Amino acid sequence: MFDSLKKRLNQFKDSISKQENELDEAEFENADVTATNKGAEEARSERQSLDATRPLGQDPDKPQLQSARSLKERDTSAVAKQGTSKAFFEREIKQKDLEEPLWELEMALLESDVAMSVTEGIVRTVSDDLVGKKRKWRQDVGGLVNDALRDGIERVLDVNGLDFDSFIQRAAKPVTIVFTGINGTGKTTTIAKIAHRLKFQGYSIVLAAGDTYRAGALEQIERHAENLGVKLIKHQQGADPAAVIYDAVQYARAKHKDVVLADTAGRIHTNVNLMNQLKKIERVINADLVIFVDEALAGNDAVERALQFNTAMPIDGSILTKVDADSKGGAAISIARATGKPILFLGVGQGYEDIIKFDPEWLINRLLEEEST
Ligand SMILES: Nc1nc2c(ncn2[C@@H]2O[C@H](COP(=O)(O)OP(=O)(O)OP(=O)(O)O)[C@@H](O)[C@H]2O)c(=O)[nH]1
Ligand SMILES: [Mg+2]
Repeated sequence: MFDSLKKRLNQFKDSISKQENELDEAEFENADVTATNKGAEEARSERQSLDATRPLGQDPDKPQLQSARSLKERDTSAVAKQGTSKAFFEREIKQKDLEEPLWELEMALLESDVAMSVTEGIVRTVSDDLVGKKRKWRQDVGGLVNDALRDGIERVLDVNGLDFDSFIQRAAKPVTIVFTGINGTGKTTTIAKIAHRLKFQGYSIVLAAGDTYRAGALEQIERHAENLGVKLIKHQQGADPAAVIYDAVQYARAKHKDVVLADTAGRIHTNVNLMNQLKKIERVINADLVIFVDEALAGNDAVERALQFNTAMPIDGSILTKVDADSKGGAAISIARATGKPILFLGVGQGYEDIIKFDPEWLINRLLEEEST
C-alpha cells in the first residue's frame, strides 16, 4: 500500500542528505584552505622578523631550530583548531541548494497522482520549513526533511474532520446515507462492508437497492443482505431509485431501525440525465450523509470525478477503495484537499472486513517510515 510514493519520498530525503553533506564538506574545506594560507603567511612573517633581529655572525642554525619548533607548534595548534571548528561548524540550508531536490519532490508527487495544486502546496510548505534551518557539521538532515514533509502532507489532509462513528452515534435515527460514484468503483461492496461494521457495533441496518439500472445489481445486493442478515428494500429493475430509497427510509422509521444505507447505480459524471437523477434523490431524500466512492487507482481522475459529483449532489466525505492494489497513494492525498471533505474509509480488499477507518496520521506515518529494505 502506497509503496511507490513512500519510496519516492525516501529518495527525496536521501538526496537532500547526500547533497547537504557534500555542501558541508565543500564549505568546510574552503574555510580550511583559508585558515591554512593564513597560518603559512603568519609563519613566514614571523621567520622574517626572527632573521631581522638575529645578531650578525651568530650561528644561523640556532634560530632556525627555534623557528622550526615554533612552526611545529603552529601545526599542532592548527590541527586542534580544525577539530574545534568542525565541532562549531554551522551552515544554513539555502533556497538555491534546495531547488534541485524540490524539483525532484514535485515530480515524485505528480507521478504518484497527487494533484497539481496539492503538489504545489506540499512543495511550498517543505521549502518554507527547510530554508534557513541551521545544521551542524554533517548533521543528518533526514529528521528535518521528515518533519517538513509531515508538515506539508498534514496541511493538505487537514480538512473539516467529520468523524463517521460519532456522527452515527449522535444523529437522530434513522440515519440515511447515500453512496454515489462512477461504475464499478466498489459502491455496493463498500455498503456491505459498512453494514457489516455497523451491525457489529450494534446498530440495526436497512439496505436500499437504489441501483435499479444495471442488470444483476439487484441480485448482487440481495446476496449481501442475506449474507449479513440485514433487511433489504427493493423495487423492480428500472424503478425510480428515489422511490426505493424513500420506501427504505419509511420502513426504517416504522420499524425503528438505526441506519439506512442506500446504493445507487454507477454513472459517468458526464451523463447529464443520470446526474440529474442524483439531484432528484437529493431533493426527495435529503440524506444525512452523501458519500462519494472511488477507487484509489483512479488517481487524479478520482479527484476530478469527486468534484463533478459534488456539484450534482454535495458530498460529505469520500471513501477510496482498492487501496490494496494502489502503490501510488496520490488520490488519498489529493481528494480531501480538492473537495474540502474528509476521506472516511479506505477499502483494502474484497472481504467484508477489508475496510479501515481513514486516519491522516496513519497515512503519514506509513508514507514517512523508513524503508525496510
Ligand atoms: N481489491 C479490492 N477490490 C474491491 C474493493 N472494493 C470493491 N472491490 C471489487 O470491485 C468490484 C466492483 O465492486 P462493486 O461493489 O460491484 O462496484 P460498484 O461501484 O457497486 O459497481 P456498479 O454498481 O457497477 O457501479 C468487485 O469485484 C469488488 O469485489 C477493494 O477495496 N479492494
Ligand atoms: Mg453497485
